[in-house]
Amino acid sequence: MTDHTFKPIVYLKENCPFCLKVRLFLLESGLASEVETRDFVPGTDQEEKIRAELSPHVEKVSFPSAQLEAGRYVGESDDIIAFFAAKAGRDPAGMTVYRNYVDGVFATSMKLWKENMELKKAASVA
Ligand SMILES: N[C@@H](CCC(=O)N[C@@H](CS)C(=O)NCC(=O)O)C(=O)O
Repeated sequence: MTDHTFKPIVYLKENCPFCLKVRLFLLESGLASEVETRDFVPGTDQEEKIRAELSPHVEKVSFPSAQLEAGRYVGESDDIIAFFAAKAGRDPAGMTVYRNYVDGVFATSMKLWKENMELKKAASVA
């Protein structure tokens, strides 16, 4: 049975580009106040607590993560956004700041990261 009193929880790591995507979506959609956000700075006790909280529920802890409904944990930024977008009837494609980030800085950083990995791999076998 669905628990209608449950407030969804999102777990966000500071300076994580995937977490910023979720955070921007929640802010621009106006849903931020309907979600409990648990942020942490890497290397802190807060991180240990959050990892301990998540690990029994997921195969591999990653960020962002979310507990969308009581006991329903998800660890993919796009799945988290899709859940909230569907719930609120909002289309992320029409959200200016979110789209600018995803298509701009985020896409560029992913491209550079992949290029960097390929260059490192090529350098190590040369
Ligand atoms: N496909 C994932 C990628 C997320 C990802 O790679 N997050 C990094 C942080 S930026 C992570 O969880 N790294 C492992 C860790 O912190 O334990 C998503 O879009 O949510």
